[in-house]
Amino acid sequence: MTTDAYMPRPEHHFTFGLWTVGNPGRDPFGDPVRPVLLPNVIVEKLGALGAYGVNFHDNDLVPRDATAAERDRLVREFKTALANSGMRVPMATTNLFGDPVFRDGAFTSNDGTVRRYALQKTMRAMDLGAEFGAEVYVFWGGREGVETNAAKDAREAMKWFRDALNFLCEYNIAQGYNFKLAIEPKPNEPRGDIFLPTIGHALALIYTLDHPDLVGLNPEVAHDTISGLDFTHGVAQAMEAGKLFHIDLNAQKPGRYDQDHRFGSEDVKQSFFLVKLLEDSGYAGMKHFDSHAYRTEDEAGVWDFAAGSMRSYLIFKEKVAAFHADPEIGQLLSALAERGAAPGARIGFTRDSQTIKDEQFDLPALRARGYAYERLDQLTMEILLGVR
Ligand code: GLT
Ligand code: MN
Ligand code: MN
Repeated sequence: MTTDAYMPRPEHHFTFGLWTVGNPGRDPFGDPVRPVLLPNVIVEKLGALGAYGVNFHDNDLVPRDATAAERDRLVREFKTALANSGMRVPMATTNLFGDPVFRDGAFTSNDGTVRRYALQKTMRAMDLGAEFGAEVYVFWGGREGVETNAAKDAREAMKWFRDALNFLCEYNIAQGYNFKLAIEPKPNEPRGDIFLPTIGHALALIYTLDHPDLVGLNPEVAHDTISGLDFTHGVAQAMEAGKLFHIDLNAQKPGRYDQDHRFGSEDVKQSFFLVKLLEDSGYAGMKHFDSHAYRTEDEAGVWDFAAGSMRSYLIFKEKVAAFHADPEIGQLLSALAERGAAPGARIGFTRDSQTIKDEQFDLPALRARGYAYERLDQLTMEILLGVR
């Protein structure tokens, strides 16, 4: 193993899902290509690679048909594995998409019995997550959607989704759990169209909840990129609203199926600006790699994938430092700051309205002046391309 400045350490807060490194490489066109890795093996190996923790769906750890005794044994063994490797479980989630019962959604299924079963399953998964000390609970509504709008009134579906989140916030409070709930938006796949397709849709719903303070976002690179959106803008908006509770890092080409590739492996420039945003903001939450190794890989390739995800993040982090230390970039940014781009420049109506009404603007000069973004971008690219 390489030992250099890009060695991950627990304080970097890198996490993986049991379902990510444990992904056996099944896809809609082919069977699994790798044996299933046991949770205890995953934890041990990730701990050795420098990760902070692992996250799981209820059924990643405890199979759907496990008896109470089996559940207790699996939980006990997993706790021992965590203790031995110094790994944590900072986030938990529920599988509300695999069981055929959820074919029309969970919280937004047209079948009210399914909606209640989804609540039961989620409460039990919250109990399990709390037992491991998880503090973030993720809601990925992969099956919450439709193929045909003839099937469902999307207004009603929103009400059902809201009811479920309100119910689960009350459960969180009543149990004395410390969960922050994080909605993970996605535009499509596995449903033809999924409700709450973007960060903005989710944010808007949050402010209509009974406990908006408890609910935020878990955005994923791939999910915004599928739709061709600029992921960093969505993350920045969530962050600015105090709603970035968790983040799923991976890589994706626009307009494709959900590729979930190794972080940094597709759009290098976008990855750089994402790391810059996370680092500049002092984001202290978990950086979760929700991705998996190429289907071509054997187990060795899985660990290459895991190590590479963390290593690339740390390389980008070094590039961010180089960006900030670059004197020419510094001059260009200072010039922008002098023009009014410095953080904290605010306008107040009662304070400034008369002044602004009376201000004489030199419009010819304003029209003529450029912003030097070509130079700024070229310098950024030269840092990324390794010649600066
Ligand atoms: C599933 C999905 C991910 C979500 C997981 C959490 S499940 O792997 O593709 O984006 O984050 O439920
Ligand atoms: Mn994904
Ligand atoms: Mn995800």
